Amino acid sequence: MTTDEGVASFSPDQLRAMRDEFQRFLLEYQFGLREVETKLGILRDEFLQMHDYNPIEHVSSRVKTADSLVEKVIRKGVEPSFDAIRAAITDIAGIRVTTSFTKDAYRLFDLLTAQDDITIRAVKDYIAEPKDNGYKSLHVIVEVPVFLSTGRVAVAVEVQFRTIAMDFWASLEHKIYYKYAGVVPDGLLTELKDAADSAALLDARMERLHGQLHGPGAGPIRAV
Ligand code: 0O2
Repeated sequence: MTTDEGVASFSPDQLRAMRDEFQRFLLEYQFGLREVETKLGILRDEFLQMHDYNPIEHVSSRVKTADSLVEKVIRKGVEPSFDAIRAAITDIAGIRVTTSFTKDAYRLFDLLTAQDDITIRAVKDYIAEPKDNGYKSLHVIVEVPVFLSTGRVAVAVEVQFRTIAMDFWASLEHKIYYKYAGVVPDGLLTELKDAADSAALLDARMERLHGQLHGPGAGPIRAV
């Protein structure tokens, strides 16, 4: 509703309805996260049980805050409707899976995305093709079905797979980027790129050592 002065005005009931609709919108993403977290938890527990090996070091998840979502809607010029936001913003629900080794990141990606209730919407392989700043991580947007009292909805969840070394680098880079409000001094950018190269060397070395310890094709995450 708009007043004569062009100011939007809402009744308390309308405001409550808008709040409920927004909460319900975000709730679907909470449920989507839960589904994917359960799948990852099952894979981890099965590996531990069957192979005495845990391919997952750490899993963290979050639903975007309302502030961060609104900022992205404005930045991307998305029409402010739930349908348009659902279609355009695919990282409202996000999960980060940290692994010891690069091959575990790919294997977990394969095992998750091969499940027949999972649909892949997009993949960005920044491990094979790191960003110019050195960022490495394997990103996939999946759709997972969530069954509500009103029926089935497909929820988009962004899953990022990365090693501990990649994660260490990314969290430091993120802090630096925010500290300098996106305008990072050139010297620091060069150091960050150097650090990313060192992290990649460490990953390769640790994976080689792991292979020597357990024999070729080792690990836990062998071809099945
Ligand atoms: P947060 O707080 O982690 O959610 P877009 O998501 O549309 O802005 P794009 O290109 O579609 O950008 O997505 P992309 O490349 O898949 O990257 C999305 C997420 O990956 C980011 O989410 C970061 O989490 C991570 N990421 C991508 N590039 C970098 C990078 O250079 N450094 C670090 N540290 N993380 C990166 P958000 O929304 O930016 O942040």
